[in-house]
Amino acid sequence: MGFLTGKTAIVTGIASDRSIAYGIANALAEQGASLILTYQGDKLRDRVAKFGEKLGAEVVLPLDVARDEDIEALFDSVAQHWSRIDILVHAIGFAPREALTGGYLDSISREASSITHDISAYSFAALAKAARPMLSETASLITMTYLGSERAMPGYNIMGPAKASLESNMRFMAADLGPSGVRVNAISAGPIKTLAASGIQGFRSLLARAAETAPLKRNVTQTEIGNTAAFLGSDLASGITGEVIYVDAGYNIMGATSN
Ligand code: 0WD
Repeated sequence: MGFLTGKTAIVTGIASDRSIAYGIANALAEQGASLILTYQGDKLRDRVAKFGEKLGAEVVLPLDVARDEDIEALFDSVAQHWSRIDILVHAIGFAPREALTGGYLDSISREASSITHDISAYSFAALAKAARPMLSETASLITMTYLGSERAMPGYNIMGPAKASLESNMRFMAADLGPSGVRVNAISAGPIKTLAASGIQGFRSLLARAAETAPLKRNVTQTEIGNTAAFLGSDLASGITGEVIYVDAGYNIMGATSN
């Protein structure tokens, strides 16, 4: 029996077994949650279905957050089997590759800015809006963010403003849903080598520098993010809402470093 036994969780954003969402799904399952996984597009269906089997997921459903009809269909399908959702994990981010290459102003465009904010920030609120009628009285919504929201990080480019928007969304959602008992938080993860991260120019040296600078002198793992999500999803975190929780080996507290 884990501390999430009896809770039902929707986990979005699994693209591979390196995805942060995979680590989260694994940790939630270990603590006894029932899982509903989503995949983006037919290309990922079989792969995510395989992960679903391994993790004991109840069901695997399609979701492209760029499509309103997908969001609606997801919760229609979920409502056929479950009367309530306890945990919703948003682990989705996207920026066009060219927007993550080169300098900030050279790489930015109206279209890149719009799609990055749409997929990476707005979609969290869109999912919450659609999920709202099904959210349990102690539901917990969790999104994934990065320090690039508050500090200019080389190569992170338009994802920085999009993560700032996501964190602001998270706070407005927490204020809006709080009176009904629902909590909303963000996990700010240190860099982890995933498919999305490999699109960021210079990511490898970012990883090395992060490990050097962080108080714990290493990078974090999907398992550590997953365990934090399990805690935030559980009643153990019943007093926490509207927060950005750093799981980054302490990197964000550092000013200068000594070598
Ligand atoms: O260092 C890192 N990896 C960090 C990631 C540090 C801090 C935060 N994050 C965030 C990311 O920005 C993202 O919000 O964590 C979240 C998960 O990212 P990830 O695990 O690093 O990346 P990945 O394994 O690629 O999963 C992100 C997935 C997509 O993968 P690909 O690589 O195929 O774009 O987000 C999903 C998709 O599966 N996704 C979508 N899902 C539904 N609809 C959409 C969409 N339109 N677009 C992307």
